[in-house]
Amino acid sequence: MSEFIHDVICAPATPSGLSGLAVIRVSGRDAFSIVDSCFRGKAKIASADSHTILYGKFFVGDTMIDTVTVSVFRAPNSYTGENVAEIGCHGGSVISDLIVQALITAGCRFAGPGEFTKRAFLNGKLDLTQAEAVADIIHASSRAGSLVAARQIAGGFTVRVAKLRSDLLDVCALLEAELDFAHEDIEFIDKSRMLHLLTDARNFCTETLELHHSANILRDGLYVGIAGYPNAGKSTLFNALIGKHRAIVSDIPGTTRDYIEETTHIGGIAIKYFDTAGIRESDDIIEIEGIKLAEAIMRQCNVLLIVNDVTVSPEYSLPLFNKISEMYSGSEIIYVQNKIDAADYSSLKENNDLLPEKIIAVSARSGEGIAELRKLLADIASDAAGRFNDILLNRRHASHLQNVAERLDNAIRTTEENMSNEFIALDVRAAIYELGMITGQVWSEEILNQIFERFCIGK
Ligand SMILES: Nc1nc2c(ncn2[C@@H]2O[C@H](COP(=O)(O)OP(=O)(O)OP(=O)(O)O)[C@@H](O)[C@H]2O)c(=O)[nH]1
Ligand SMILES: [Mg+2]
Repeated sequence: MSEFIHDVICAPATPSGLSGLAVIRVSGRDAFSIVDSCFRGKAKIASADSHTILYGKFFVGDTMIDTVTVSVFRAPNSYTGENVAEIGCHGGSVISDLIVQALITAGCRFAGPGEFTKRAFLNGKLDLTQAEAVADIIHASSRAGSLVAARQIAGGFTVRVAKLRSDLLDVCALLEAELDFAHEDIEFIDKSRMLHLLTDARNFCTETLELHHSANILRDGLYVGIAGYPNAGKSTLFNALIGKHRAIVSDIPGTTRDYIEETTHIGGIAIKYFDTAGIRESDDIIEIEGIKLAEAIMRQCNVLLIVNDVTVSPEYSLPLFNKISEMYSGSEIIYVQNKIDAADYSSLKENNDLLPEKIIAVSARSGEGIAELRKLLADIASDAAGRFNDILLNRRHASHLQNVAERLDNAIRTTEENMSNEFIALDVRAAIYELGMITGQVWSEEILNQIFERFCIGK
């Protein structure tokens, strides 16, 4: 870790492009003296108080390239926990590049993705769940997801994991104390209380794991795939749902070859619609590719709309609906009766118990029923968001929590079977270890690299 301590890193914290201002971040023990070597103002940055802003000129050699402000944060009261200077300059791609180049010449190293946040973690400013939430807030596709990430940065998940960990540490301490006095037959821990603690901990894991699916919706949006036989009106429905003419519509079956995606927002959550190629037996190479793509997309979707052309028959697409329900049982699958403007749908659906329960009738062409379909999707999306408040579970957390749950199951079983404390303690200790992996009390360089490589430069 010593390499980190002496290395001063710098990177633009704002994207390049046309903007009023840009910010370049510099962090490390000698950050101030390095910036001072390029900065001329009324005072030296190295002698400025923490949390003050200096105004001056930035020089590359003898050439003044911009007037800048420098915000000073002294260790440990900064984002990274090190000395941090944030240089505010004019926007555009030229100035900030020149400044970064000058800083590198003066002794900085260009920061890797997420390196500022990685330092914040290594210096104890954030735990891993908070660091991950920083990436989530930057990449948030929706207001709801961003708000949950903000609460996780504030420590929502940290506090709960810490509580769980301290409960389990208590159990472990008692089990181990009892072991020390095993020959004296002293009981430190009431078995039923221990079972109670272990069961509570196990329930916390189960409840939190249930949030995983919803967290993906908050993080990336609700994925809605539109599928069906050729000519069912999928592209027309796609255009109606997104409210613009995006996909080509025609009466020639097999019009959509590729897939098209478009994002809208309902109630603060992103909804990503995918229009796909009609599914049928085909000899056409391009169409076959489109159908394969459609299948790959359907696998990722939370909701699948199976579009049926009622003018053919209300049951026409049932074989496809049944097949898709079987293949993608984890998704919400809705049978959409389309083209009700061109058929007397109310008489067709009478006495038809073959039709699925989740069904909605629309005319993608006239717009009838589209508001109801949007409402249905909004309800599914907000149901996911509503179950959340401060945890945005990701795959890494879920896999560790799953391990915690399994260890606790074992501990509960061995307790119930009145096995020796040693066996119980073994599992409880392993559960504590896994919890430490979630927050970062236990970490390895490899884990950190995996986490921080998805960050952007400058964060
Ligand atoms: N009357 C009526 N016609 C519709 C409706 N929706 C779509 N159509 C027509 O049905 C035909 C096929 O529409 P598309 O949206 O291209 O169908 P698709 O399912 O995307 O077709 P492929 O991409 O070829 O699989 C077009 O002539 C549309 O105008 C509807 O609600 N009512
Ligand atoms: Mg189409």
